Amino acid sequence: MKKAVTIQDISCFGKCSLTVALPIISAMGIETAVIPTAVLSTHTGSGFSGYTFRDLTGDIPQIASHWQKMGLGFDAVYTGYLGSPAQVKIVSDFFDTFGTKDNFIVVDPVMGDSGKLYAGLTDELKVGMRELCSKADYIIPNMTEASFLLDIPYSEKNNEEQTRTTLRRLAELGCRYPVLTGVRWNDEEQGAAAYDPENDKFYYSFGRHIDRHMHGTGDIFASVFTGAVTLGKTLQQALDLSVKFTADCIEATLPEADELWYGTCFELCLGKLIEDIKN
Ligand code: PXL
Repeated sequence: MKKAVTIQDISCFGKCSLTVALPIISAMGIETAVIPTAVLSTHTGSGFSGYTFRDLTGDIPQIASHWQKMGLGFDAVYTGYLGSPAQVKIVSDFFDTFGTKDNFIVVDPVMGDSGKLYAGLTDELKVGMRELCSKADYIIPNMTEASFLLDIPYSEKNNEEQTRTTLRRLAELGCRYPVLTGVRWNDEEQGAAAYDPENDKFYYSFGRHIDRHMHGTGDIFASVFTGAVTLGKTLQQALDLSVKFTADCIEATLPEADELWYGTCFELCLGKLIEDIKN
């Protein structure tokens, strides 16, 4: 059985990070180990205030050292939200220990959305995330995170040429394949783009744009993408599966008025995902 490990926080309520990655990657038939970086009572997004935050930075090296003694290995290492620059360094050490020539590393440099840093995160994290991206096979920033990584202005909409330039510059951070989410060239469509610098080849996938911000969609996308690559899908197939699943989840959430403000109802679409990965 394929094995992945995902390193990110547990937001106990609010559907993001580990509570999204674990069910999605597991549903794709992949054993999913977890390293929680912090436990929060809710995520830090709009609508929640007064959340608790227990930092688990000190536990990460201990978990890694136990796993190393056991000789554990993973087909994929996938990191998401990291609460502090100190965690970035520890995760970077984890890559050195658990990264091999046969497995791959996915870094989702979770830092913000709609042009803004998430609450509680600092500019120092941007520097750390750049370094982490240099060690990754795949990085999956949204447009906001790409602007932080590259120190360029954020723009919600752009065109194909700008997307290509951004991807080329993301590749210069040192990763093997940059994947950009939240790509919008017009009002009707939204999707993702990827770049293979070795062959100077671009990949795109688009779905219907729904003009509604939903929380956790970046984590949903990155989880499906990681699962798809773990299963041996091509870059184009992984993009298509992730864009389609994310769009399906957004559509499924629209009627769920009680949940719309804090999370995305990915649970309603897992059955479809399991079918889609068979193709
Ligand atoms: O979905 C990204 C994310 C992950 N973890 C925490 C967050 C957020 C976004 O706000 O607050 C704790």
